[in-house]
Amino acid sequence: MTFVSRGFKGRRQVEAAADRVPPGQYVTDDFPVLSAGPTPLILTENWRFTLITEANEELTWNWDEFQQLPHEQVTVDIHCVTKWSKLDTRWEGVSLDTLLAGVKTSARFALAYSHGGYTTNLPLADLTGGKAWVAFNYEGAPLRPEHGGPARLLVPHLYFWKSAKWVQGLRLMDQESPGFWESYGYHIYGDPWKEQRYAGD
Ligand SMILES: Nc1nc2c(c(=O)[nH]1)N[C@H]1C(S)=C(S)[C@@H](COP(=O)(O)O)O[C@H]1N2
Ligand SMILES: [Mo]
Repeated sequence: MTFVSRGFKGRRQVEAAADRVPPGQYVTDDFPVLSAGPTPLILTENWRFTLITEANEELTWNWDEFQQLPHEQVTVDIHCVTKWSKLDTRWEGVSLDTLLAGVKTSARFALAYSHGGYTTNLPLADLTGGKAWVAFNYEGAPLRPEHGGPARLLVPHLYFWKSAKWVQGLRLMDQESPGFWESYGYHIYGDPWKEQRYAGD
């Protein structure tokens, strides 16, 4: 006879979840919308994604070309600097490894830029190695405009402000250049496990 108490199983799941929540964060089931400006409505026929290297070489995909790239489905936890975390969010997108394959660069940094002027900086190493995607589906449906649709950056291991909504492209750079929130005093890197919320944390 098996003896499994539901209460025990439930508690184990809560404890497992506690390991997944960085310091100072709480878990929410909502999906709050945080945008510094209005939601742009971008039609997929006008959508482009452009990589600009440090030598000013450009590589651009339109929506159809982008959709022909291999897709990946990922389930990840996301952590907003305003202290909500959301566990097991399901996304579909194109890995930055795929987009950067064959791009000749020795740049160490990237600046993601979006419709509306939002930018955010990241080390290039944080965009490669299966850690970042340009995501276009969320929970099995096209990503809604308020969450960055048609497509946004998804970099779940850093605070969610690094996941630029309505992303238009990446500029690869030899030197790090602070993005929008980073230049307003947010941390240049933003590791939620080290609580790197503000410059100096
Ligand atoms: N283009 C753009 N991307 C953005 C933002 C923004 O204001 N504009 N806000 C960032 C912040 S602070 C967070 S927490 C997340 C919020 O994503 P959500 O609105 O889908 O929850 O998007 C990030 N990406
Ligand atoms: Mo945020």
